[in-house]
Amino acid sequence: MIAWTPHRDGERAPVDIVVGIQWGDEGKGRVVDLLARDYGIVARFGGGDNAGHSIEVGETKLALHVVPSGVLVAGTRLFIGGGTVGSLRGLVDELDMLAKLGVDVGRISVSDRAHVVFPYHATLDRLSEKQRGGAAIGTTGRGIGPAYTDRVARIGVTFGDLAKPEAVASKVRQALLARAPLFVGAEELPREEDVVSETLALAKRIVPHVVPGVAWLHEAMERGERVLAEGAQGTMLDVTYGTYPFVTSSHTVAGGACTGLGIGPTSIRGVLGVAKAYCTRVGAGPFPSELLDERGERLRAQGREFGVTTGRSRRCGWYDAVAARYAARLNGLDGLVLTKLDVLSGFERIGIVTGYRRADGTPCGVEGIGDPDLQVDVEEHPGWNEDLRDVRRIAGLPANARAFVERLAALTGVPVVAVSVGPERSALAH
Ligand code: 2SA
Ligand code: MG
Repeated sequence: MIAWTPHRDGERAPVDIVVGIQWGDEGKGRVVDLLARDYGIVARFGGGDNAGHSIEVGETKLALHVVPSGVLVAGTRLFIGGGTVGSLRGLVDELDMLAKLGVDVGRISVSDRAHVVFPYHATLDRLSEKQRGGAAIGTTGRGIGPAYTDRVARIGVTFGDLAKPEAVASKVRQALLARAPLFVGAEELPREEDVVSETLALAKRIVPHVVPGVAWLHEAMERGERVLAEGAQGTMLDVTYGTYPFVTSSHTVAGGACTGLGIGPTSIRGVLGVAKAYCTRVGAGPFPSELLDERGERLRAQGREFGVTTGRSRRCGWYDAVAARYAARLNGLDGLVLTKLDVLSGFERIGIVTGYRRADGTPCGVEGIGDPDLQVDVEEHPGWNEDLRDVRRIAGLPANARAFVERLAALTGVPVVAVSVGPERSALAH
């Protein structure tokens, strides 16, 4: 059970938001899957198939990239909002995979305002990473950055366009013309006819799912349906507030749910953050609490920390309370779900980063992230050896584990409303 008390009452505010407060992979998919039965709609508000949400239900293990995580909950409708970008191939493959599992994919709708990620965006993503050389971001290579770039440059193609073949043809022509200079060094230039014909072929499968997103969502809310907005990636990867430029290209913070779904702030009831009891990051960029020793290795092995989308191994470190406090502010968190506490079992001492310092010893906040000489203050806590898998109440955790959770909550400034203690859906203490 996950129960938390948001500031606002739900009567006129039908939307709750779930966001990751670290660098992604906090376990949002599982939290959304658990909460979904209380909502009519689960909605993705940003990102694209860079995301990798893994959920396990019984024997079924799913890796979702575009479709929201509530898809395995019967009856819940899934909405892919206007703030997202999506590859048509990726979406069709995911629909096929779900249909094969017996899931009713008629429940999945995509906003007409979402933008299409073309294969040439992925080519540009890889070229741009190559050009950056040593400063490469370590993107997922899915073309997310270039697709959002085209959206802002006003040369993107929306899902709403897909029903109009002439619009697709002329917009693709325009985009390729504008982007031609960027393909220097590409092995092959995308051919307009190929892009258009492939797009139109896939569009036949997608168009039945495309809806006028704003009307669709608001009419559902007016009928009394509640909406769970599912974030992708994490707060520290937000395009404005994250560890720029080592970020993704969308708004991953709770505020992104407003623009990404087309709703006003007054529609939002509560914001639930999700964090691991330690910290991981995949890709390049600053990571103050990173452990480059055998403790990091051990977290990776025990936590099975490998990317769901790319298979890359994730960098691991201690819980970073400085970044977490920053995230609590940015998202306006009402509660926190702490995941993977069980992974820490067996560590003799467990750290929490409580402060940052410049090379000369002066304390600093997140503005210091990126300083190559940044030092961190680590508070060490005694570990525990017990297996946590069967614990169902936070009060029933071994004393050291409970003290650790309480300290995390106090340092983050947000109540911990649930703690995951094992990979199964039910392995949750509250
Ligand atoms: P991009 O592809 O332009 O969004 O990459 C920019 C940065 O954002 C990071 N990023 C992610 N970080 C964690 N998890 C993500 N999803 C997958 C997963 C990642 C994977 O669930 O494991 O499989 O590798 C995700 N998506 C983007 C990325 O690493 C760059 O630092
Ligand atoms: Mg992930």
